[in-house]
Amino acid sequence: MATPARRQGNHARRVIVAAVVLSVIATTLVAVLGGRFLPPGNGSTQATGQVLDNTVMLAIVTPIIALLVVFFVYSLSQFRHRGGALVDGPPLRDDPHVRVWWLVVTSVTVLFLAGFGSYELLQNGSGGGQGPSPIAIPNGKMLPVQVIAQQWQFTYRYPTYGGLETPQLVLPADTYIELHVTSLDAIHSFWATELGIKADANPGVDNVAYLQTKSPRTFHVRCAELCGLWHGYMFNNGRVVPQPQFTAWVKSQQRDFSAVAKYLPKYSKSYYPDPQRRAG
Ligand SMILES: [Cu+2]
Repeated sequence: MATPARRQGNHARRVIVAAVVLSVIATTLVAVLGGRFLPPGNGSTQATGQVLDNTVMLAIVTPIIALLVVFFVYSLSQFRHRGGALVDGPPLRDDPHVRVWWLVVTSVTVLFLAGFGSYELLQNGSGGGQGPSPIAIPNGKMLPVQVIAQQWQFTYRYPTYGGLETPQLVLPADTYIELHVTSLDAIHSFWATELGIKADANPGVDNVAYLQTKSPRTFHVRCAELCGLWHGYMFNNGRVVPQPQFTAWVKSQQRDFSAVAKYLPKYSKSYYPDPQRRAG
């Protein structure tokens, strides 16, 4: 007959073998399929980078989830109470090997993720707002586009096209965009979901975020900061279009808004609400 220690050893071996097998299968699936299913998709270079980050983090946590699932299922099937008197199980004992391995594995994981995350962030800002003096600046020519949030809509200004301001965000494909996100009133947050861009819009602050568009597509823009009564309705759609279509669109917008363009304030990094209009 097997001794209690031998039986415990068998349990541990079975759980570890099953967890390793499940981990290898599940982690392979995550690595192969993660890029296809994880948010925010492939809408920009920054979004693709975020999918990679999400895949790496999911792949790291998969073996831990596999071990927990196997241990849970194994415990339910092997250690359930099967009638008779309830007896206490064997006592839990400290194990110095487990302690050392726990410290080594968790420290290596956290340090690797810190290094990987910092490297990814410094490539191109990863789609986040970097404040008025960004440190992760991509190389190359940029198209500046200003995002102006106010209760409860976004408008967009194109300083290199005469400070044109429109209620639609249209961007040229395969282009590096320098977004300048600001607000006229409360704190909002500009979130272009499929492009992987999210940057706070604060009044009086020029929050810079970088975006490299890919092929033409539509995308959603949402406010991601509770900003008042109609926050839930603060959304619109944007488009990434081929360069010639973008140029034609800019011309049509300049024509459409020519009558009111002269009332716009001069292009500036940030604006404050008009006190007279506010009083009225
Ligand atoms: Cu909002």
